[in-house]
Amino acid sequence: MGKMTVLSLLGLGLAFFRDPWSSYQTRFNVFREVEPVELPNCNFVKGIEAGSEDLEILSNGLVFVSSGLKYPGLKSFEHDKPGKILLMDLNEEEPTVLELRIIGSKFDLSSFNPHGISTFTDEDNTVYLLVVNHPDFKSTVELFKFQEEEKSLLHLKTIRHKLLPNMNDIVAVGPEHFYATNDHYFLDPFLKSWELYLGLAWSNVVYYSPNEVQMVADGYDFANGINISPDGKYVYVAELMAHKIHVYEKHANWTLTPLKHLDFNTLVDNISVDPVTGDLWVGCHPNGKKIFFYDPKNPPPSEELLSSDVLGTEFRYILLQI
Ligand SMILES: *[C@@H]1O[C@H](CO)[C@@H](O)[C@H](O)[C@H]1NC(C)=O
Ligand SMILES: *[C@@H]1O[C@H](CO)[C@@H](O)[C@H](O)[C@H]1NC(C)=O
Ligand SMILES: [Ca+2]
Ligand SMILES: [Ca+2]
Repeated sequence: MGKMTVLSLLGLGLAFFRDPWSSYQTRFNVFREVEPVELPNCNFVKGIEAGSEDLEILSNGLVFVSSGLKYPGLKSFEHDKPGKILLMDLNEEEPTVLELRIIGSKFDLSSFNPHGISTFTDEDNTVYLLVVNHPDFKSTVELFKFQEEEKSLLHLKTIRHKLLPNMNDIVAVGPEHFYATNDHYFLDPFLKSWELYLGLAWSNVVYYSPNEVQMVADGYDFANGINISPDGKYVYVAELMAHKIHVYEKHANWTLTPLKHLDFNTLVDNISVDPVTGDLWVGCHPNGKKIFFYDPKNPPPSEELLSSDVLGTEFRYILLQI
């Protein structure tokens, strides 16, 4: 890329954003400090030391965890090993994790770099696991069939599309049908970092199906976690750098209409939805600077939000843990 382009971009940024430095501080929430708290009902689960990027809980208590993400600008804990999908059973007294074997001749295990995940269970109870993958920092969705007896994932296909350049998370609405967030607009790593620094808010949400792909929402300052209400009527999108969760009404033609947004004082990431109450559980980063500028002596904190009555007027949230 030419230097002129860089300079024009920088100029553009400075012209549009009166004070990029102070907006950067707000967006990264750089001043938020949190004190560690005692977590009496929490147990450390061994075997996920390379990080758990996303998780998905099935109604029978089985849990899929994607682990070992390598993402530009973020600390990687196992940079010389491929990522993996782990399985846990919450029905066990002290759940342990087991790495799922991946089967399928066309799948390249050595470049597996799993990010957001989602599941879809069809009428005959087949469980499909959809995984955002970044082989060589590209973006694909890998479609697997879960084989519970064999504790394995059968690779069925790889999905790529030009509207899915920078996927972060997905929510499946069919075996090969999903909404995905793109967390950046640009593909080039250098332009990506400017996009993030300046807060261009050009990231988006795309609906994908084998016959139809369309962008359904955009203008996010880093679209991150995405999920759907238990009745399938509402879609939730976490906008990381704006500290917001957007609520959309989903239509039969898969388009989304914005209903409202919820504001928080933390960088919102992955969203889980309680299948019974519809409450949102949100994994968050109180201080974004500590995430993007990792310091082992002062590691980034994280926290969990529980938001209830998201659709109604009694919306409230509590910070569960720090
Ligand atoms: C949510 O995402 C963040 C980073 O994107 C990760 O650090 C965290 O472990 C994730 N949490 C879960 C429960 O998936
Ligand atoms: C999709 O459905 C909604 C609600 O019925 C409607 O308002 C919108 O115009 C439709 N969009 C397209 C592209 O068909
Ligand atoms: Ca997910
Ligand atoms: Ca995420």
